Amino acid sequence: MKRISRYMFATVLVGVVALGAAACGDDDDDAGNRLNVTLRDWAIDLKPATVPAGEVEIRAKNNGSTAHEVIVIRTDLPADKLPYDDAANKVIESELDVIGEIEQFAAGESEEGSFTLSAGRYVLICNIATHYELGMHTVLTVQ
Ligand SMILES: [Cu+2]
Repeated sequence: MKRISRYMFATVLVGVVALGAAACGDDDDDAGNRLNVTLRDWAIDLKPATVPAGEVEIRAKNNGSTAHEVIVIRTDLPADKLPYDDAANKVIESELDVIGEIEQFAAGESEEGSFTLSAGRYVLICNIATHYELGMHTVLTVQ
């Protein structure tokens, strides 16, 4: 009985050590910062709102009732004052420094994207027609 217990303890110990090593490996792969983005009708929430410069992994969750997207723009303009096309009801991306995007995805889904961000001020928007003016924009600080 005692012998079995000792064996089981050793097995559990090996398991824990293996898990620990795997967790460390994951951290190394990420080599950076995670930013959780929650999309709603009609807002974008960030957690945290400030991340260190470098490789930033954005994990976006669509908690809205329709498709949304995340566009990362480097700009010092106020989040709600980006150049806007009133006819198309969209921000004019060609007039801005667009770093990258997570293309639109369905309500209830999650998507990820990796972006290399240098220190500065960014605005994240959803630029599906009308979504920006309805409130889907927010500031991200990278330092
Ligand atoms: Cu949207």
